[in-house]
Amino acid sequence: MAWTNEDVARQFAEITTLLKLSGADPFRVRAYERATGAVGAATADLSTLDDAALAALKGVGASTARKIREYLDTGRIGMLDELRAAVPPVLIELTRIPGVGPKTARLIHDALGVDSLEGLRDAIAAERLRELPGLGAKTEANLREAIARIGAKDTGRVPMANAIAIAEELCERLARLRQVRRVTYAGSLRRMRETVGDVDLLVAADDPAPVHAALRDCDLVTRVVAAGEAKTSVLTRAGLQADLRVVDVDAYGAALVYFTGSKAHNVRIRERAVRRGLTLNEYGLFDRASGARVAGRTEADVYGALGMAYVPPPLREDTGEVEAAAAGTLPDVVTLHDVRGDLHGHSDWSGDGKATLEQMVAGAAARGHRYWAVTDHAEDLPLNGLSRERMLERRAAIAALQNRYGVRILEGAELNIGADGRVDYDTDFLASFDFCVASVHTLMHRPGVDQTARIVAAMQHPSVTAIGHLTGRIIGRREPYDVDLDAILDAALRTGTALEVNASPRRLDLSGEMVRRAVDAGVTLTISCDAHSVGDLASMRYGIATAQRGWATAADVLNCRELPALLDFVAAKRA
Ligand code: DGT
Ligand code: CA
Ligand code: CA
Ligand code: ZN
Repeated sequence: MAWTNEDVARQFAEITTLLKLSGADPFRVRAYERATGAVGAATADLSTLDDAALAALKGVGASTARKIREYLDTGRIGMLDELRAAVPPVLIELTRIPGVGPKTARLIHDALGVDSLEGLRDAIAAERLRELPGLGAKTEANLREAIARIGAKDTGRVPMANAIAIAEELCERLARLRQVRRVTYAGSLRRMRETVGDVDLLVAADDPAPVHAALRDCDLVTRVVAAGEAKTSVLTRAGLQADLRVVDVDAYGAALVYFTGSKAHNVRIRERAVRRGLTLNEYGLFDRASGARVAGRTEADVYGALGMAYVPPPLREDTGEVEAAAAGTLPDVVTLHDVRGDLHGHSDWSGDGKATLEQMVAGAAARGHRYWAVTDHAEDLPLNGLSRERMLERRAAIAALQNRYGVRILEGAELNIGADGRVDYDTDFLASFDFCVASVHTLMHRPGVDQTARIVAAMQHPSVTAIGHLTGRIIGRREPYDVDLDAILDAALRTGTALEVNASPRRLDLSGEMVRRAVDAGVTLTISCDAHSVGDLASMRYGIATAQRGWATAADVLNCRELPALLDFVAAKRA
């Protein structure tokens, strides 16, 4: 099915459901139900049809034809937006439970006052459903099970860190095929969101069939979910779904824009296309009057022809980037090329590091870093912390390596922020380090005010140059603890302390959203890998993507500065 058709069919299906939920006239409901089927069955691509041809589709009436036209022209259907606003979201949630139709959903909502899945769970536990007309103890039991299954599915999003390796492996396999000209992952993974629902693979090839076949037969694939001409969906060994689309090389850029998303970004740029007399879809950007393709081969061509600056994928979330790219005010966001060094990393001097100091330094040099801070854990950390004596031994080891790899080793430490904000060692000893990052490693469940207060207290210390992984979150495993970001940003400015964007894909802490607030406030950032192995040094790109999501430029990032400027920043706080 053409992608536009798929979009329209999905929207009509949603309209049908919402009409039912709002108790609309059955004839009207029926009209949209029929139109959904008609669009799904249509062989022609709707975006190529004129009004007469649309209305001539069997099952499409005058009113539904107008809605299709509206969608083709504006990228949205006003009626759907209104329905979405009018129908309580819980009704939609309820209809997602197998066995609950619109009628039952309304009954549960209206008669029992259930306004969330949680509420439904409670009502079931209190055996209140069986009192309702048409429902009974059996239905109650079925729903209890169905809800439990939904809960499991909701956590089906996987941390980006768990998806990227399999995505890259699949890309590599596909790239080996003779027919394949270009291959990449798109979707939320390319936007480097912290969790992803699935992997979207996009290939440009002269002949799609062998590419689809190769994915189906790939040994990383455990099950083929759907095999069509335009799209193959598979489950990978990791349990993650991967969708493959194969397009013509002339449409690759347009398809890449489309399948990178986000949906909200796509809607916004499609509106812009319409206003300029153009049509944007996954095949290209077309002149509406002549039908000629204006752009499609590269993403840069597509954005250029829309009169916009190129928008890096992590920014494509409809948070103002479209307007800014059109006005020429999109910031020149930081890239991997801007990075001069890494300010948080570990060696096997502290027990949790997996490589020797020399291996880590060689790894940093191989990445072209001018400096690398070895911030092994300080003494207050149980098990892995280094005593003052051990730190002095390490100092000698650093000196012995200092001129060997062409990368300046910064003698550093990762300090522990104590319950009251105090940090390890004493002030004089701390002043002898080149660079200290301080992080919370204990007492993570304290109330937000206390957590904020102890971090702010640590920021007052002259030798604490940066705060590491501010919220302590581990994506998909540990929730961020509660901090008052405004108060932290305030303190960062006042004390001249930088905030870290921890680039480990398990953390990404600050988050992109927090970065944006830090950048707006004028706070200096660091982007650091917190590497515990040589391989971890490659995580810088995830930190860069997270900083891009927050619209950070190289000027906002301490480790994009040359060594003297970095040392000036450290010294300025100590002075
Ligand atoms: P995910 O997989 O939930 O982490 O998020 P995405 O953004 O990867 O979403 P996905 O996999 O459903 O679709 C990939 C991209 O395809 C999405 O970012 C934009 C585009 N796309 C998907 N469905 C639609 C749609 O209904 N309308 C439009 N305009 N674009 C869509
Ligand atoms: Ca996706
Ligand atoms: Ca997908
Ligand atoms: Zn660390």
